[in-house]
Amino acid sequence: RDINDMSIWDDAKSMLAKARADGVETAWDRLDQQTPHCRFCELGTTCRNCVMGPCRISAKAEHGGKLSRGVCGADADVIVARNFGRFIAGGSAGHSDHGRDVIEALEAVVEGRAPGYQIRDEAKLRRIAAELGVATEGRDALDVAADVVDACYSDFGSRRKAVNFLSRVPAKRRELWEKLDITPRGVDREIAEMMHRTHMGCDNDAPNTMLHAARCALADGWAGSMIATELCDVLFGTPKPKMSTANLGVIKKDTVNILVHGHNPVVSEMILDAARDPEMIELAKKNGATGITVAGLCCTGNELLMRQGIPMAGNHLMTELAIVTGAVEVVVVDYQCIMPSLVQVAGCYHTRFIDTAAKARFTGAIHFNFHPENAREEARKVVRMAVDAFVERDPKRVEIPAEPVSIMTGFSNEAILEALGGSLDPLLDAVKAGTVRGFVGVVGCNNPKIKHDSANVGLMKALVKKDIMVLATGCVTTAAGKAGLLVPEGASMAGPGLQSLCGALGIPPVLHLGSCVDNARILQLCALIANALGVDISDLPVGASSPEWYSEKAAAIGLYAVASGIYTHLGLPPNILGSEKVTDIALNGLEQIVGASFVVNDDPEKAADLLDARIRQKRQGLGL
Ligand code: BF8
Ligand code: SF4
Repeated sequence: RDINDMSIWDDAKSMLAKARADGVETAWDRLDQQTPHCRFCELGTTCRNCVMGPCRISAKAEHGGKLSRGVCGADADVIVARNFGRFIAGGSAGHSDHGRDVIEALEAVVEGRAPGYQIRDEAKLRRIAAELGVATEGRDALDVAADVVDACYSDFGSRRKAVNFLSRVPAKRRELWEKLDITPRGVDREIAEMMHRTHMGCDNDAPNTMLHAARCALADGWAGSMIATELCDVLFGTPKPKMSTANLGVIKKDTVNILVHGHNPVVSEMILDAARDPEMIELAKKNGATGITVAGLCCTGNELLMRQGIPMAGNHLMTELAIVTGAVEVVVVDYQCIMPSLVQVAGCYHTRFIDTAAKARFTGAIHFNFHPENAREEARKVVRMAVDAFVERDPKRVEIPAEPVSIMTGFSNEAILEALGGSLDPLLDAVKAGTVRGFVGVVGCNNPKIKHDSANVGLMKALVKKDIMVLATGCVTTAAGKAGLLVPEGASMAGPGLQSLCGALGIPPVLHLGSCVDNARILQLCALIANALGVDISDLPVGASSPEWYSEKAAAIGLYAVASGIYTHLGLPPNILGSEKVTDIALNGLEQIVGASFVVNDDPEKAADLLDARIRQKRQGLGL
């Protein structure tokens, strides 16, 4: 494959060329080896749920119509819906188990077992406590936190009533979910029920399975992810606008370089803390470096970027390429979206690959068993290892392909409200006046099937030109940053209305709201706007998109967005096309049921037109 067809970025292309020269295999190489993919799997019509099978469905003439049912009698609709349901359960589990780990960290703080951690935003703790029905008056922060911990844990188990943060959902939406019987109860309950329903001989009605998939995703969005976001703000501080930098140029030739990769800041915050210790910096200088750089990859990078302003080295498809610079001493990971290939790539250089979670081990990695009790000490060992590795760096193999670009970050909902002077009104007025026509959350990943960041950037540019403000999270963030869309000057790429609003407020046309669990911030913002206008979320001039998504988690996000009433574009379809019924529910039927549906289109310009048309229709509905 021609390197020019693989990514839109010069830093990526330089490193792809270096990877070839250094004999390093990348995700693009492996995609070529895997193509063509198994057609049955692509269509979603394989089932491995029991050992009467595995079965595959093809009603095509060449099979004499004989492969239309599995051994148990399940047809394509049932099999596709079951596979999709399990896919959603996987994604919901990822976000939500991350959320649970944050509760455990806060619990350890409450019990005095977590020396590295503290409550950094007590005001937010008290606000959340009030929402959860926890008494705050005259109580010590740790007492309040203890009850918040209990309330959050209670969202995970076998509860029969709705998850706590449903209090944030507009009343109309709650009533709809009640009527459809998809009100999310315990996070673990919905995930377990999804696994149960998809066992052989349970839920054999595709639409019914799809509805539970929606419920499972809602438990992710309004509980698992939301808890992760809110409690991380309590532990590490609620993000405020700040400047930082992005691209591979943030990896410095003369510093010890540590890349944090994964999702949960419970680990990466401690790494950053240790790397900022003057004693460590002194050791780095003794080894010939000028200091220590901690740079981010993927979502844990987004977490530290939002709160601490660390630079971003890259997104999902840049993770291998960052190591190819030859200037990375340590990659330290927690979990999710970490390509196991990174162990091999690290092995081609002097880079130490360190895993930290008992639930996410990598063969060939150096393991540090992080938990709240020992995280501070373990983090110091990791940083020490990076400092020691610096002397092994081979300067002849180092190539840093770019100068970093500036980005603005830190737009939590609290920060957005503060920028607006404490009330949503100025924003609502801008929407009413048509200065900003609407909002689209552009979120998610990279996928080597799509030219790296071409769709992410193409869509964002097309949207802002139409005076649609973009809210970015996850791996889209770095793409937006590299494209110049995360600085106030980026407003020059926007339409006249959005340009004037950005100018007045000194903000970029694309606001960075955080990591993928932070899509919960977008849910909450939509709910706040809907409540302020006295309408449902599905009435708002908003949309969502994941142009280059790849993961189970991204599918769960898409489904909770749709089930919350947000029209959602995907750049490529999930593996459901083998069932007309399931495909039709996703693309059309959901509109009738939950007031929003998916739309799939691989052309970012067309996707922008579709989102624009939706926003126009919703504006008309609101009489704007
Ligand atoms: O949770 S955007 S590639 S890193 S799945 Fe993964 Fe996708 Fe990146 Fe964050 Ni989200
Ligand atoms: Fe085949 Fe049915 Fe078993 Fe699936 S559950 S593998 S379709 S027999």
